[in-house]
Amino acid sequence: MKQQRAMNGAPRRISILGVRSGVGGRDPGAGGAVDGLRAAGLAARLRAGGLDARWGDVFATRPEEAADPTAAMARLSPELARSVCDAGAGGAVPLVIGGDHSCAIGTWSGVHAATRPRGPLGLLWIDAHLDSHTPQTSHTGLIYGMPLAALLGHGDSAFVDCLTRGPKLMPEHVCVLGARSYEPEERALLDRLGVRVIGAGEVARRGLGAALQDAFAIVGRAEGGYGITVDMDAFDPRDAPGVGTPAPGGLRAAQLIPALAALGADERLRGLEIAEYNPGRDRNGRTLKHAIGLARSVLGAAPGSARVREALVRVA
Ligand SMILES: [Mn+2]
Repeated sequence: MKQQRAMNGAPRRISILGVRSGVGGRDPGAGGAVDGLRAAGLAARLRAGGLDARWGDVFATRPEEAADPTAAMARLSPELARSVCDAGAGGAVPLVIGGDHSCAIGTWSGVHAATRPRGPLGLLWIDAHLDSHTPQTSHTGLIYGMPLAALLGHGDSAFVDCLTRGPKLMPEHVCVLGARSYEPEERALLDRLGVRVIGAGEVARRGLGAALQDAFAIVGRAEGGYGITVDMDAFDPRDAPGVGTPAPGGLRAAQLIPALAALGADERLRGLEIAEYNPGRDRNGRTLKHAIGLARSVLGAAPGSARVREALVRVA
């Protein structure tokens, strides 16, 4: 079997961490994603693609915490961040399975801490939404609408100061891809900060290839490497109906997943997060299949990524 080798010749290590929580969203069903993906054999599917992948810690909010989601995520996020940081600092690529997308606060605070000695962290945020509200601008008060703002340093200090004080990302290293459903206030924050938003309409006009080229030029400028967070609702609901907040007009799985397979060769990938898979809303296992396909593709376990790697080696 062909294996993806790290610099030292061993298969690339993937540490899968879980967030069994949906308290940040309107529908708590994303809390079932960890067990759904585990039962579907996520780790084995990554190992079959030549990766050294295994499950690590799973973090959960407690039933009695549901009444105060902010307090719940303020407790959970630094615990997740510490575990993510340990995985990254130990040489593994953390794969975080949400949970609603408020898990991103802990995930990327942890990757930031692990990456900091090398330089700033880039982040590609693939999502139907902008997740860039603050408690002041939010119409709903739901935390899953706030994680990107918090990582950029805006919002509740319980989240902005997760694990370490202050912003974890610089606007010039962040790109949002696939957005199509958001409020003017969060768009105004990203515009004021100078974060590039490549909306679903722009992807449709210019093509996914051109959009991804722009996106990776931005996140790739960060000297510490970059991460990718995927909200499953970025996909069109025809491909990923199993989400809490579907939005029509999304990215097609048959295009995005193979396009991301080229990244399997990228040594600068510092982490991957897959959020908002909601098993109770899935139909015929479609969303589950694409969540696993996405992980295989980005991490370098898909057949396509082996071909891309071989092509790169031949060129080199
Ligand atoms: Mn999101």
